[in-house]
Amino acid sequence: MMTHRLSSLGLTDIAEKLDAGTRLSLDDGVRLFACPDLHAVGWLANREREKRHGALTYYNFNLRLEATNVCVASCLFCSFARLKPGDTDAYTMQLEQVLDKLRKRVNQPLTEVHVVNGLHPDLPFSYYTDMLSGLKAIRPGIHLKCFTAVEIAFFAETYGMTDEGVLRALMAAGLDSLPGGGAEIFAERVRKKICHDKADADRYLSIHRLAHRLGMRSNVTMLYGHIETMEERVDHMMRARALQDETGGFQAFIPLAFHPDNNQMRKLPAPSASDTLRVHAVARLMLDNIPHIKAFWIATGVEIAQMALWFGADDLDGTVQEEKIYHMAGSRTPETLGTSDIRRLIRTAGRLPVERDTLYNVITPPEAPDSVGVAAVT
Ligand code: V47
Repeated sequence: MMTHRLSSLGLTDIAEKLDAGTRLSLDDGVRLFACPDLHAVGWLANREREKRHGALTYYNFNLRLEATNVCVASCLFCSFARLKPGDTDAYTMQLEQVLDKLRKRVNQPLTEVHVVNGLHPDLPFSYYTDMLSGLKAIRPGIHLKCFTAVEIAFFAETYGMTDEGVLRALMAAGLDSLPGGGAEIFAERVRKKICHDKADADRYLSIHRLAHRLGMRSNVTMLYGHIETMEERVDHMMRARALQDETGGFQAFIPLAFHPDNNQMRKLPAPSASDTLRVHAVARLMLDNIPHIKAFWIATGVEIAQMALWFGADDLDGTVQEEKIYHMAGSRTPETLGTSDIRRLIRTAGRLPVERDTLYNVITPPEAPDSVGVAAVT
């Protein structure tokens, strides 16, 4: 039945390439975006997902921290940044406040802290190195996934260091991996319009290349649903794929749905549920060399994240807690999910929950009871 359907959609050649393990081209990716039959695209993506992971679906017990929203960049899509320290709602946490966020969670079996900040013009570099070493001193085993490539580039310029010097200094202080933020859409046309004054695509990719060469893993994101074309989405995926061929250091590709509230692109509609499912599916199909496709539930919404588990995604991120970037931009999801809630939502989607650490080592296998590790802040 599916063979007939794929043939009437003109997708037989793509299905055959996938069967043969042949890589899809830019044109193939664009055709998958143009195909009217979302189920057929999803079916192909699900096959690839199940080849790699079966029904397994990963999540982690993590904590998101955003220590400052003061930011010199002027990204049109951002609702979080405040340009000057005195602006309404601008905040910069004292180092002790940041560390207290972890200290007060002594009862939580956290495995990861994910830190993303604005590009603050006046903080010393020691703010970041002390943050890393302070977090590690509180929980020596915790994985620190901190600072996007855009922040690394900003540190290099602000403190007169090389990108490598910045990465080495942060690693010495406790940095374990880089998150994927700041990628937006790599195409120059789009970047010039939506984020003209931060690191460009080549710099983003070269910082991830360096991080991988220094032994760290990282993720790569794609902000979709604003002014980008379908070609630019596929081009974005292909640039990530090309770097992955070189280094193998990306763990997950994370499509991020544009949220239009309270930013300079608020006239645009939010991407539809079907677009979100399709982006995850096409990512799974294009990115033959990146192991995981993450449906970040805060960006997709919880219900669509569940469905995305049948459209190529095998990871949901984690408990998160304290997220601000999406909630300031209109996300209506809760700010946190307990691990039993995450496990239940994976099971009720017909998949098998696996708690992982940042590097995808298994912490809690599918057969463990769902009551393990419920989030509790003391
Ligand atoms: O780079 C900012 C995006 C990113 C908006 O590596 C927006 O595991 C939608 O990168 N609407 C930061 N998106 C978050 C991020 C991330 C999230 C989860 C997991 C990981 C990971 C990384 O948030 C930014 C930008 O692309 N963003 N504003 C907005 N209005």
